[in-house]
Amino acid sequence: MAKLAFIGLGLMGTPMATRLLEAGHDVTVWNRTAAKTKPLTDHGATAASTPMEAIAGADAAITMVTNADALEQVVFGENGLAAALAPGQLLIDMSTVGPDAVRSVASRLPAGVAMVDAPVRGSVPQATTGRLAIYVGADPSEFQRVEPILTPLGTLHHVGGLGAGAATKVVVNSTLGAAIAAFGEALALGDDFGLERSVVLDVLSDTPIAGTVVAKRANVESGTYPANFKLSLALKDLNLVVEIAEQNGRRLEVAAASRDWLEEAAVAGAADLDYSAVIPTITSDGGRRPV
Ligand code: NA7
Repeated sequence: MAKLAFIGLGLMGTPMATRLLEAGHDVTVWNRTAAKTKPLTDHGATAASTPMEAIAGADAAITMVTNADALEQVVFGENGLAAALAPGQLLIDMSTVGPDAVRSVASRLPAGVAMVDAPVRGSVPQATTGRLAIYVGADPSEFQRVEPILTPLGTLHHVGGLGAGAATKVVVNSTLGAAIAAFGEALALGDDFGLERSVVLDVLSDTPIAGTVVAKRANVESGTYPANFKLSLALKDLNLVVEIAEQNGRRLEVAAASRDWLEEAAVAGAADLDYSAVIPTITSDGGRRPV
């Protein structure tokens, strides 16, 4: 079993670090908000007071933080991982930050420290039960090193070299934005036809967006959107998609439209709710243009 530093105990990091502990790894945790380490230390983890302290003597550090800025902070900020990472140690980033950020971090690590990107598909239920899809960007030898470490978290897909995991995750989340926006727009259309909501929800459960409809139906019907995957994070991901498309001179119209819906919902106060909270923004009167 490995000795691990786990950095970032948010909605996803907490169940992931818990599973690594339960699998028998020796886990030292650090989180910016220190109180969030308590559930982990209750499970047998050690709490460190800085990322630098957490990596001491470990085989690898796993980072699971909000975005590229947060990753930069925990790696290169004051008392960050880079200050203590030593040859032979490994940095595994599981956040969704995009391939450019991954390559930028990797290029500035101390000599002899390898980096692997391993972002995940799935939210809190999958993280809790070890059923995440993990997209790994790594050289073959690094993949062999991370495989036994990450297997308790889900199914690993070795999708290419450094940055390929991050790129794959951006591709995956472009569909997530499209599906939730399509769901909201289909409901709005059904409302305008005067169709029963429950009937529309039934029929949408047998369409190409069925997975999203089935997963988020309870939220729509109850009008409550507890976060499994925060809307602010979905917006961050769609912004990454749009930025990358712009860099490549590529027209990704559906991604841009779903980004706009998410942004409007965030401005309306839904940033910390589940990303499916974009639906009321789409279906409300605010989603109409004057006719
Ligand atoms: P959460 O629940 O929003 O958690 C984010 C984590 O990142 C949490 O531990 C934060 O610490 C930490 N964070 C955020 N900014 C910083 C900075 N500047 N420095 C250090 N730590 C920071 O997100 P999820 O767990 O749902 O998702 C994590 C990633 O997976 C994300 O990339 C998703 O898109 C996919 P805090 O507790 O706020 O002090």
